[in-house]
Amino acid sequence: MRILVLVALTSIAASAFQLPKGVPEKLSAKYTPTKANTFKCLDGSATIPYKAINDDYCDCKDGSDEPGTSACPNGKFHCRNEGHEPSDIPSSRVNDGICDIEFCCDGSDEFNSSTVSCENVCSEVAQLVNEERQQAQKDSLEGLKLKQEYLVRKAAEDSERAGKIEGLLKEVEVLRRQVDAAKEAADELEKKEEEVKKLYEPSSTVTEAAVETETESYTTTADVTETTPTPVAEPIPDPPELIAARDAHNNARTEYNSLNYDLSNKQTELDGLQSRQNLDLGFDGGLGMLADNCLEYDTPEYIYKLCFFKDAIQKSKNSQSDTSLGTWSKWTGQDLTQFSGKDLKYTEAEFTNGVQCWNGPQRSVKVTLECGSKNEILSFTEPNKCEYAARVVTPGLCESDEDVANHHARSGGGSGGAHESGSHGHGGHGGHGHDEL
Ligand code: MAN
Repeated sequence: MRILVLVALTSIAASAFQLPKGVPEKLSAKYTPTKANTFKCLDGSATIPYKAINDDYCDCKDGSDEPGTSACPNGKFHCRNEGHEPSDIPSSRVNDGICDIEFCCDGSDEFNSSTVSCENVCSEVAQLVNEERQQAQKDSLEGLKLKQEYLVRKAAEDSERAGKIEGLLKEVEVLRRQVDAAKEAADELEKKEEEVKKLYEPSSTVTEAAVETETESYTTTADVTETTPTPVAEPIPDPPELIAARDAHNNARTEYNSLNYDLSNKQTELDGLQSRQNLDLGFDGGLGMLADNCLEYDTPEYIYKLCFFKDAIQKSKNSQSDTSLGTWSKWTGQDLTQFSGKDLKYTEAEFTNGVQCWNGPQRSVKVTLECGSKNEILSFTEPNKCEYAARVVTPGLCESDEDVANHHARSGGGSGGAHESGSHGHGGHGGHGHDEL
């Protein structure tokens, strides 16, 4: 009987205990108050009074004492999202005035917001996500096939390019030596030409005497008749030795210039091939699918052109003018392995330093990328003046189970949960944010 009473009391106590905001059910044991009413940080870094959980002050190094506030930069907030899928978001997004519908469809991330009230839209999100997933799954399978085919081609292209680079490196080396030797020879012959020139240069006294004599005879003859034409000094031909020295120098200089021209062409070709070979093309090189062709997007006023690893252009339909929206900068996606089990580095990119906007910033484009069945710009917008945003799909980001394990393995098993079948859209709706840690 006593035992029964005890069990009943314990269960009353247990049900009275409320898990702090932002803590997943599975961690309830760790977040149960100790007898001394304390909480031990999940990383063991400190033991704090239980009431210090979610007091908007960061006590634990791992942020585990502030799952429901944005006090810890590394804190995690758990959204239960009943009817859909639970998800963790960085605590910094809690009560930040933005409903993180995609990750927190239950609206719990804004439980104490002074500016917004987020409704629970989990059933709608679940339905939408389901439809999207099915489509994404199809696209992903198709994309994956294309990526794999591309990777086979890429391997051949890479090795062909590597061969060319090797050949060019040698050619450039040989040419450089030839150029150096030709320059030395031309400089030497130039000196020789100067020396010969000096030998034949009339001395200054001789010149003055000659001028005087000429002037005298001119004055005398002028007295005789006024119509006598001014005598023109016949150009004295250069001595053959000087001509030969000059020709030799000119020939050597021409040879040097031509070799130098060849060298600079080869060097440019080599630089191009080397930078193409060294592009960061994603985890497995699949993003090379975007490297050699530009993508275009048509709007009523403009045609937008994205040339990955090169530049972005806005072509006006009403004039011939092209406006640079920026040159390729870098991949800018975040490594969210810790949160969603995914390294999203290759799902965002930036083109920067485009043409200066009148009364605004230099133009730039932020691109988001997802797995898709072809390389395509889905949308190109200008959310702020001269700041453009493009959404791109590419087979280059599609991943098989094996790819996922290889590319996102650092989470210690975080990537497996939400995926059931053999291919994945890296990035995009189906790709991140819904996996639990
Ligand atoms: C051009 C285009 C627009 C941009 C304006 C800014 O018309 O580049 O996209 O907003 O300049 O003046």
